[in-house]
Amino acid sequence: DQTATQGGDEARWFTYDIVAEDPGTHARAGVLHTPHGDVPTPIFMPVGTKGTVKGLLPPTLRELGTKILLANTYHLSMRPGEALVEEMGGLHEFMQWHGPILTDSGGFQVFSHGEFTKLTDDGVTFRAVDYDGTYVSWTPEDNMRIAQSLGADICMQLDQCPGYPASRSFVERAVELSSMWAERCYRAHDRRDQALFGIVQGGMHMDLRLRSLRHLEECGDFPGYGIGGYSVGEDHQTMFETLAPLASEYMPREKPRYLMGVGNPTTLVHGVECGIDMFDCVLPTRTARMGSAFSSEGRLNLKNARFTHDHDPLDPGCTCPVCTGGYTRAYIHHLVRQREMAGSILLSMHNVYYLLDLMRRAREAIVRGEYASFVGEWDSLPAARDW
Ligand code: PRF
Ligand code: ZN
Repeated sequence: DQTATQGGDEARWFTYDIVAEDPGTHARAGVLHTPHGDVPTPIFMPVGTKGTVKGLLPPTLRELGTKILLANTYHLSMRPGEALVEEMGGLHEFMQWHGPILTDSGGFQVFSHGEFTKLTDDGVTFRAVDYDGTYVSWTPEDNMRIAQSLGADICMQLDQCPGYPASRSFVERAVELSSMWAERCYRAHDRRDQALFGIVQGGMHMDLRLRSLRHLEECGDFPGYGIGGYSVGEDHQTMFETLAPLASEYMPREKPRYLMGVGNPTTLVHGVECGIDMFDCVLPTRTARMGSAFSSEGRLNLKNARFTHDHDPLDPGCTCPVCTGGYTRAYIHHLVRQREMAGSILLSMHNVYYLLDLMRRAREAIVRGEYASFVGEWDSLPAARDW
């Protein structure tokens, strides 16, 4: 049951195989083939925005079972600059991660952090307030040139992600711009060993989502699709009202589907249920640095005094190197209270593993044809209500 994408008679760098489809849900298990290795799906992708997953070096990421990392075109173009990364042999070589990498376009960062000043058909101008405050202008072609210099296995089109709530006309305009930019990114992208994904926008409006998807399908044969514009302030139910039909009924079966910037465990479990294949989020590493751990009991704040004398691992059911390595909640509580780096590192390891393992177990359930009961079991956990 194989479907190749991105045709052409030369070696196919990027293909996606569906391995199993769950009979009771829309979930599927697959394999993404990339120039730097295979990625089993569904998959969680840890985020290394600036060319490092905060607190976790590549050997540790490998040990945790990471199959693909995310990095960010906007951040890396600001510092150290794509020319330097290219001069140093590309992003894989520069950061010494030799597995697959996906770079997000930075469109999202521009709209969420940037003080953006101008938005035209031709691109976006913004002030890089995270850095030196200089004005940066990008056309879709500029964005593709940067992504190609960085050399990730997958790159994303430049898009506009509206917040929530937003007026329908604002979202409609974002869909128009994103469609136009998709076409220009598609034409400008010519690196054969890199896949370019389009991004579906459209906010919480079903017709705009479908319009966005149709534009992308008309524009060319994208080897995969991002789904942007969710997890921007709406609640779980509002999100799934349009996400579930979009993913399960309208998006092409044979292409990977990537729900962008979503990392809470419950959304992952339900996303997979409607046919999402890929996820990324800073949540596991960010909450770790704030002193919190994912667990089957829900979110644990290790700063809490109730852990002072606790002999248990972070999550007794967890098989990560931290939980099986003898580190107690009492010890991690101490490290977090003292603001020791080891506290953030141990929690980051556990949290990243937690999401990787959740998707690994989801995949096994899909292959067994039992994903519906996997979802049922998850929803009955105390953790399901916490996220
Ligand atoms: N677009 C891009 N990156 C993103 C998003 C988006 O809409 C989101 C929204 N959750 C996260 N990251 N390019
Ligand atoms: Zn653990």
